[in-house]
Amino acid sequence: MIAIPARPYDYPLAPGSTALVVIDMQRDFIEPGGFGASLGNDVARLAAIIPDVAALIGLFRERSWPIIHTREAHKPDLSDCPPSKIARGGASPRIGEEGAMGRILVAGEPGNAIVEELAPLDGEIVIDKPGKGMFWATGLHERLTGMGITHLVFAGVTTEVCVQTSMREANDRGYECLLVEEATESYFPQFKQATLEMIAAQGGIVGWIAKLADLQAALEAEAKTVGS
Ligand code: C5J
Repeated sequence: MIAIPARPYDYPLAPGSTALVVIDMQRDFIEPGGFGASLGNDVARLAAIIPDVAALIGLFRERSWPIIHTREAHKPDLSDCPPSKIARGGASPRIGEEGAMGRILVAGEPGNAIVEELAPLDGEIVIDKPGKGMFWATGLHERLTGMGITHLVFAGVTTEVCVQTSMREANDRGYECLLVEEATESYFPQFKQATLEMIAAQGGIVGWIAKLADLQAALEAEAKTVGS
């Protein structure tokens, strides 16, 4: 175990059993013209975390630890998108309609891709999820179990929607979950703050929160110990 300084207490990271999950770092949420912008949000807040998410991905790639990228994506015929989800946004264009980067939240459309700076590499897992959570209708739990993964480190957007939902689903399935503070963001700063507090409250009722610099320092110190 590597002790990562975290809230509410050190996170017991387990090398060999830990995967990074990068939630929905897609053009649809981060670039002008996508789903996020169509709902009236300031997408620049989300774009600002790209360098920190890239640094976190780099830590896992250096160690050849598994990385899972998710995309919120629906089939072109929208058969996996409940009418309630389409109706809910209110804005136009809605899910499935043409936006500035193709059909909104539809798999294979330009806007549905992960931003270029964080593009998955060969061998990394990419999951298309029709829900906000990463386990609903994806088969991911079975894949992670098969890989021996027990610990998940989270990054991505948005903190209070798809990141929090995925983390809660993971927590209920027994994974030890850590969210990296600088590598997640919301369109609403108060929602991010509230989510971080909710996760770590009551002795880590959903999981742990760590600073990127603390995770980096702990992993680098461990690498030096192993190398010496
Ligand atoms: C939203 C997400 N906010 N990835 N999706 O609709 O959080």
